[in-house]
Amino acid sequence: MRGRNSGVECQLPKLDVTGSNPVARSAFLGKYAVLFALFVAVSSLVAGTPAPSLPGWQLVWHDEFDNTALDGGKWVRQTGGGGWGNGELEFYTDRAENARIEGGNLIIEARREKFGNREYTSARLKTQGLSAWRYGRTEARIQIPRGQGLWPAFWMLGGNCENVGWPACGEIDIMENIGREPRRVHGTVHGPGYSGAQGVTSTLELRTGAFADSFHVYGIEWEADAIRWYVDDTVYKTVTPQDLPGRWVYDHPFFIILNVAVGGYWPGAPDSTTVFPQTMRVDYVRVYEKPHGGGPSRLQGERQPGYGWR
Ligand SMILES: [Ca+2]
Repeated sequence: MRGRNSGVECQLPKLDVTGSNPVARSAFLGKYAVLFALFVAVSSLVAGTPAPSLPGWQLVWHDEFDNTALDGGKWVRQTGGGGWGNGELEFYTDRAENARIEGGNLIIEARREKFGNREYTSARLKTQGLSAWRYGRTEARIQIPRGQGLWPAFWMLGGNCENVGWPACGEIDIMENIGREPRRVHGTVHGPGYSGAQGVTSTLELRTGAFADSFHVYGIEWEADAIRWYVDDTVYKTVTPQDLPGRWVYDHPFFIILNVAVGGYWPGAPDSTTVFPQTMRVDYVRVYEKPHGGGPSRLQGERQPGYGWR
C-alpha cells in the first residue's frame, strides 16, 4: 500500500487471551481419551483439509479459513475511516458484513453504504501483535475483486514500526491490484529512500482475462539477501540489497495485512461502472520457513505461458 502513513499501523492491539481450564480438560481426557482420539481422527478426515506441505519448507503458521468464524487468535480487525495515509474512501469495520468466513474462504467485502464519515465500508485484517516472521515463504490463494476504485492488497509491514516508524520499518507488498488494471498485479518494497511512489516495484501482466476471474497463489520467498515475488509458480521479481536505492530493512519480523481499499490516490475513486458489493476471497494464508539446512527453493524463475513481464 504505497503512501502508507506510519501512525495508523503503530498501535499494538489489546490481546484478548482466553485461558483453558486444565483441571476440566484432564478429567475429560482421562475418561473419554479413546473416544476423543477417535473423534479427532474422524473430524480430520471429514474436514478434508490436507496438511499443506511443500518440499524443502516447514509450515510454521497458516489459516485455511475452514472454521465458521474468523480466528481472533490469528487476526486483528482494524477499524477506521481516516484514509489510512492513502486518501482511501472506505471505513474499515469489524462487522461480518465486511469480513467473514464462508465456504472455506475468508471473504473481505467492500460495500457502498454510509458508515461513520464514509460512503463505503470494507475490512482490513492483520496479524500484528499476534504473529510475525523473519524470512521464509508467505503465500495466499486469493481471488481479487474487480472494478474501478477497488484496491485489494496482501502485504507485510515491519513489526518494529512503533519504534522506528514507516518506511524505516520496511514494507513488502506481496500483491496489489488497482481496479483500472484488471490484468496486472504489483509487487513492491518500500523502505527509507524508496517509499510511496518511489517504491521498488514490478508488475506481472496477464495476456488475457483478468486476475479477478479466478484464484491465484500470490507469494514471496524472502531470504537474508533476496526477496522473490511470484504468482502461482511464476517468479516475476527479485530484489536484493544491491537493487535498492536505500537501506535493506528486511532482517526483522514482519506481520501480514489483508485489505480491500476503496478509492485512494493510486486507484482513484469508484465511478458509475463500479459494481458493489465486491469481494476478495482468500482460500488460505500460509507461512513456511526453511528448516535448518533445508532444501533448495522450488522456484527457479521459470517462465510460464499466459503471463508477461513489465
Ligand atoms: Ca480454505
